[in-house]
Amino acid sequence: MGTRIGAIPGDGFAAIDEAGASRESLLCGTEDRAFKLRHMLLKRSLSFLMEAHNGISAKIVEESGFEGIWASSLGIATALGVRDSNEASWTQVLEVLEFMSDATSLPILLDGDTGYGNFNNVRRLVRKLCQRGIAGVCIEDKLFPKTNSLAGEAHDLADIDEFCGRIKAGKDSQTDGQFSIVARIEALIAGRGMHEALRRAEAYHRAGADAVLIHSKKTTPAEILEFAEIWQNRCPVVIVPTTYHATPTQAFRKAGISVVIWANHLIRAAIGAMRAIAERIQRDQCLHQVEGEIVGVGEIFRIVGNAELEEAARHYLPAGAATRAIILAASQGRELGRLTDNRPKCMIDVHGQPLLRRLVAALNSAGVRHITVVRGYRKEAIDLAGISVVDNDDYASTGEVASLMHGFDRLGEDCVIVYGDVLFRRYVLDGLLATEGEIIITVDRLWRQNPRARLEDRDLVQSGDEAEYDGPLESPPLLARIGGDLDPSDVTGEWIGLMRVRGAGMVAFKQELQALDEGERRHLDVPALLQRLARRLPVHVHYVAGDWIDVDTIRDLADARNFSRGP
Ligand code: SPV
Ligand code: MG
Repeated sequence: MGTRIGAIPGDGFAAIDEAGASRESLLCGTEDRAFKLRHMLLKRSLSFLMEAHNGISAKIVEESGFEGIWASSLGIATALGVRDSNEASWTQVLEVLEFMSDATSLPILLDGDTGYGNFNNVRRLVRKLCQRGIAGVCIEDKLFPKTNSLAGEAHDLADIDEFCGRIKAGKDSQTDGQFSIVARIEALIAGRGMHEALRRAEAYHRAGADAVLIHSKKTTPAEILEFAEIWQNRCPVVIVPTTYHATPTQAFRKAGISVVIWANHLIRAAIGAMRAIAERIQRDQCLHQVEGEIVGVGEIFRIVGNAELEEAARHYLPAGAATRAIILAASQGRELGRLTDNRPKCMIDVHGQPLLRRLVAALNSAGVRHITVVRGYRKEAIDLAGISVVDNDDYASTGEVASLMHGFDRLGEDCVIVYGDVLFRRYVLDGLLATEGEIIITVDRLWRQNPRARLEDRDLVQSGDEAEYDGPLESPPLLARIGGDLDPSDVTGEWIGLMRVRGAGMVAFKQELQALDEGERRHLDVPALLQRLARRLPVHVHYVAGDWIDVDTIRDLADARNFSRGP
């Protein structure tokens, strides 16, 4: 067993001051969570533990600035949908704890109920907790299976000597010298009076408890303060002011309390918030009203660290991951009216997901993971995980090539370039990635069946050998002309806003971009750039037959919603 700080052999405990603590932390390493909890118990100033009941609530406690976590038996049982009466087994609790411990760097004090049995159960529990990096356990002097202290009146207390055996067995079993055992006194809960509470405190202190938790369910702090007054900090005192919540915290400081536990406030808050939203969605049968009131999924991705996973995937995944993507998503999409008041059109919801997320998911599933989005209008609304962003802040007065130039450094050697308002079936992208060539554009040969936009607003294409596209080609057809001014009789398809550039094609593509003069860089669109490239390089055409959509108008949006239902 390692060295214990502030050990309490006799009466009174040697509270450590902040300076002493920092000396200790240099010795023991500030990463040690058990040390941190022990420090909270022993330092002079008041500390707080906040309840958490699973991984996500543990993360929220940490992000909120708390020093430590109370792994509440009530909270964990409730989150599992069972009663706080040892209905969840101790190994099920351990499993939840493991998620919590992985999710946070804070010290965790487990509310270990009675220790789940006798001295032997406590021994095994403490060993398992030390193995999982849990900082301490609180055990209460009741009998297994216990009932929650705030529920009902029947609370049978354990025999004092038997409970002292549980404490001693726990202390003798800890494999981390800094691990703490807090002995919880239920005498006041059971209506056995102050004398009994103090008698038990003394016995547990002498049995080696690192602190005592004196619990009360009164609505005033009178009995807790009386206990503290008589106890005179013979060892650190922990309290749970759930029922005497109106008490100013200063009263606890004055009484010399070491740690206050806010024991169940996140699970209670979660129940209220979940119920309110569920009832509204059930009533409205629509998500519109609640969307602004709940966190976006981007926040979920942030809090659980999706960005780190993306980074790791870039680091560890082999071939296939080399293809990058640039999504041009700087424009507002004015034709969509009020829908783009607060966000660019790529963030408009299509069946519960923004267009852009669908696009990113399609790229990811085809193995394209290095994705850069060029933002412009309402850039702050583009907050997806797993992408990196560059900004064209001059989006209102510049064109597509200007946006592309902002992503110039991200082109790499192999890059898919795609407009941010396009949806397509997965095989369309797979087909593009499988097509030979170094500059390839995806073109819809069923362009006549897409009557939506005016011809001059569409990126119509004429390829050289369209008649042959159907068969297995040695080499895909070449782009001859692209633009809205083609004679319809020459048109062989419509560019869908998706292309790939790689290898020597990428070298030439970058040279072409760099050779543009200032005016061209600002105002050129991508089809005009492709037309220039096609004059000096082979630009291949990958033909598809429908199965894509670009969202420019409200009608397109309705089509996109139907489209996204499909496979
Ligand atoms: C818990 O949070 O589970 C506790 C405190 O044990 S109490 O619910 O007040 O008993
Ligand atoms: Mg409990």
